[in-house]
Amino acid sequence: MSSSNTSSPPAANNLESFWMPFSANRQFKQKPRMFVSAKDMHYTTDDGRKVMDATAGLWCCNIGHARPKVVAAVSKQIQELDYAPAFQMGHPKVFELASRVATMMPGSLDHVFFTNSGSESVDTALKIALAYHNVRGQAGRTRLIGRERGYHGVGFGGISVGGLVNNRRFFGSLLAGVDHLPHTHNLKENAYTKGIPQWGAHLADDLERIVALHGAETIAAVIIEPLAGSTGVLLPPKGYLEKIREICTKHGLLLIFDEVITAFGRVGNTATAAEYFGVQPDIITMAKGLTAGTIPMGAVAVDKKIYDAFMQGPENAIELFHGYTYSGHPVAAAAGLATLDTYKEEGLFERTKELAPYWEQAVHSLKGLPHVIDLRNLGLIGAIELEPIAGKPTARAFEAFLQCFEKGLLIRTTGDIIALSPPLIISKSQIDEIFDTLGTVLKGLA
Ligand code: PXG
Repeated sequence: MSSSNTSSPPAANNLESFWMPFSANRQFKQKPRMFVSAKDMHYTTDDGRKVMDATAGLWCCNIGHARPKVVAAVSKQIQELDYAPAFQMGHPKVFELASRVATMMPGSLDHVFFTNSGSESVDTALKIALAYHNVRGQAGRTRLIGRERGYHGVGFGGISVGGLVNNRRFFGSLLAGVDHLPHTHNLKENAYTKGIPQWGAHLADDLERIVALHGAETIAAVIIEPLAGSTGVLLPPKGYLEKIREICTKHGLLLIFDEVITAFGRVGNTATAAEYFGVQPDIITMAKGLTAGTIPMGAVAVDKKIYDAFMQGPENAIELFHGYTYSGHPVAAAAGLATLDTYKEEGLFERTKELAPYWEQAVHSLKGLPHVIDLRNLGLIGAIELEPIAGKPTARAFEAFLQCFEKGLLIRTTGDIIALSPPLIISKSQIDEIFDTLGTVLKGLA
């Protein structure tokens, strides 16, 4: 007899049944933190407190919360067309969204494949890269290259090319044939840099070493975040991305920029970090800001040469054996279009650029506070790195997170790094409020 027959049924409305993602479940359930509503820059908790969102949810709510255009578009769409089959059928909004996204991409990245998350975008991009070489008669190009400390979501592809040990160590042998470049974070050389650091372009040369080790003809693609967000805001050293591009071109490797965090105005007055840094990848992965977190959606933009390589053979043949039930979901597409309208109508990418100097000054105003060992920033992204408590990594930053939450401020921590990425609608006085609260909390931390 199974134990479920003898144990009492789960009580309705308790917190037990939900297995929370990337969370300390037991700690949380003893003292839960719940949001029940959100508007513009603020969440409201279940006990009626307002909490300022200094993280845009999880780097996604770039236009702020419950914005009217998106709310209206989503409500209308679900009444008009709630779902259309994604394979061998279409609906107008997904074509419109693809064209709109394509016009925002740099260079000849002019075709867009839709997914439902960043993780799916990464797996899609890796599969397209492998299949691209395959359809061009270079099926031997199977190796993939990621980077230490990279975060590319939690699919098997993403954790294989990713470089975060806890996301990898529990999950078996992962994809075969993956190498990792060194990460670029170095406090000895680059602490307290404003914007991108000067030191570290030479770290890209490791790609030549990996190519020399395996042979270019065995390597399909390199995937990196142009600016690594999730792992604690690691900025690309000056000249680094250019070098990576150069080496990829020299050896025929596709370069994938994972822009799940950086796309849609996060770094400056451009839709992508690729355009901001002036470095052209072959593929860009996106999610988050595409629908500003309202409805799950991701996208992969590919260079014309990649799409064209698949459009060979008989016209009635399926060109790519890949896709999801919800690829280009009508409600997500409607949310995406309304989000892009909002960025445009409110000039939010320009706003990032305008606010960036003020934001930079605010981030660096924390210099000298207890435990702070680095401050870094770009666009509307900031990071505060704290000295870990000896023998208790992550504890100090997590305590800061808890205290900020009590004081009405939502921040994110990764390891002992506090990462900030507010909605792009933030005002200067709200920036002041964030750093006032953070300053107070940091001064009081053990
Ligand atoms: N690539 C990158 C660069 C990401 O940052 C993903 C892929 C995966 O996206 P999905 O939608 O599958 O989660 C991400 C996600 C944090 C945080 O606090 C960052 C992410 C997700 C959750 C939390 O830094 N990045």
